[in-house]
Amino acid sequence: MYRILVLHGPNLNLLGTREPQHYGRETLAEVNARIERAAAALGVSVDCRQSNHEGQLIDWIHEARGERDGLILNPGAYTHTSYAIRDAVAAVGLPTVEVHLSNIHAREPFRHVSVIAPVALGQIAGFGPYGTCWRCMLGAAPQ
Ligand code: CA2
Repeated sequence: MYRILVLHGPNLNLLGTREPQHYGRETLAEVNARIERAAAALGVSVDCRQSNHEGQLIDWIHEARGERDGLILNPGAYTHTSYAIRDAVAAVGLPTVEVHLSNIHAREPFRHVSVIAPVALGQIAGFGPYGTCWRCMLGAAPQ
């Protein structure tokens, strides 16, 4: 069974409380429940964690080496600034998908740059909490 680590970065613990126009109305617990349902349907194990601290996120990425098969990462605003998280992702060499709730390319110019993207397999942005759900990306009803 594939073992995936899902990391949510700074301020994502506030989901569902403010800025629904960017981040939707679901709480982080609801987003994690959605991820866990999708993982169960795929026969994949997931471990979802959130931190507001760059060093904590880096420690979890390091610990994933040899313990996980892949990483799904929403680095929050560290996306745009953190060479340290980028180096950690590159160092562990795990296949990593960068995910954003909002379409960072349609927002302020500073959000258009991701320092993580060059070391990720790819990026999913703008599908809100449905970023892990291929049926939703194709326009089907949310699961
Ligand atoms: O769209 C995303 O997922 C982001 O990674 C979210 C980050 C932002 O800095 C990135 O540019 C794009 C911010 C997360 C803040 O989350 C909040 C949730 C509710 C209320 C306030 C902030």
